[in-house]
Amino acid sequence: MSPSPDGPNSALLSRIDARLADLVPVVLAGQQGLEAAMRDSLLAPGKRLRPLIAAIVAQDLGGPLDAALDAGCAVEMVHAASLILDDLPCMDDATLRRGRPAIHRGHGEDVAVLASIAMLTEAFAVLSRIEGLSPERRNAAVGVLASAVGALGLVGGQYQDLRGGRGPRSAQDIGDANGRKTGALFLSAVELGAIVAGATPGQRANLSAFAAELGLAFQLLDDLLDLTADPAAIGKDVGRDAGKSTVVALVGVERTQRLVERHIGAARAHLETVFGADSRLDALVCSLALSARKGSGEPAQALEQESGRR
Ligand code: GRG
Repeated sequence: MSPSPDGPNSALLSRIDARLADLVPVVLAGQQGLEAAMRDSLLAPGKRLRPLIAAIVAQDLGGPLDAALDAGCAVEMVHAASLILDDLPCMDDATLRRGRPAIHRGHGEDVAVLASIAMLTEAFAVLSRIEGLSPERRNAAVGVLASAVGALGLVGGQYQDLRGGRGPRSAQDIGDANGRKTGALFLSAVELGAIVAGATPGQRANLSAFAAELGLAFQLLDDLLDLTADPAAIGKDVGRDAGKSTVVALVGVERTQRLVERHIGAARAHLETVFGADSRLDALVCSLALSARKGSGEPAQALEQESGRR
């Protein structure tokens, strides 16, 4: 599921990586161990989807790129913080992340937790000092990210998974948890891009609906990869969902694939109302779904045809 480094977004990806390197929180003298954990987490080779989406939304709405990059990087900092926590022995107990040892494996659980909290808090500081944004827009940005992280967002969704995921759950309950633990950061990336660019309420509504569908599709693709992918190819543990009540466990692989198609189709329809049929985001969504299918050994033909434009 990776945007190609020499693909259409390569220039943006380079800018994102450079900015993330600048935004690693400053540490006290002698605390290089903490800095190393944050660098290993934030700068490891992830797909950078959330900052990419924030930047493309803002640019294609005519907004300022530098501000959008900072907003997107703030989301990526929260994402990195959440991956550290998710991998801990008390949660997913993962060993591998982005092709490298999980942060607690390389730096210890104590430092991993501190690195996560430091990046999480710094993300809000980044939003609070974005240059060229009115105070109202900065406040709105902070509010959007806070809602994505808190008890109704990532934290709430993770709690639903940890406490409810080992017992039977309805498809609706699983979808609700997926929307919070995974969809929330896609939503905040889109909303931050829209805020930076001063999108109209109508554009924001359609973009939010797009992000919600994308988030649901993305978590289902992630669940399929957990079942079928090669850990060396995706750079993280697989089989962590064994015994968990996921949509795949509930309805099987084929029906899950059909649900993915449905969510992707709905996401693209919302996108089209804002950016027309041939947008950069549409191409990104198609390439994501395509590479996820390939990564899970799926026949990619149908989507290849589809992404060759509807
Ligand atoms: C307080 C920040 C914070 C979090 C607390 C631990 C937690 C609650 C939530 C975990 C949420 C989580 C990790 C959901 C999974 C989302 C997901 C599918 C991640 C994989 O995203 P990719 O594929 O990863 O974009 P890369 O590595 O490419 O960035």
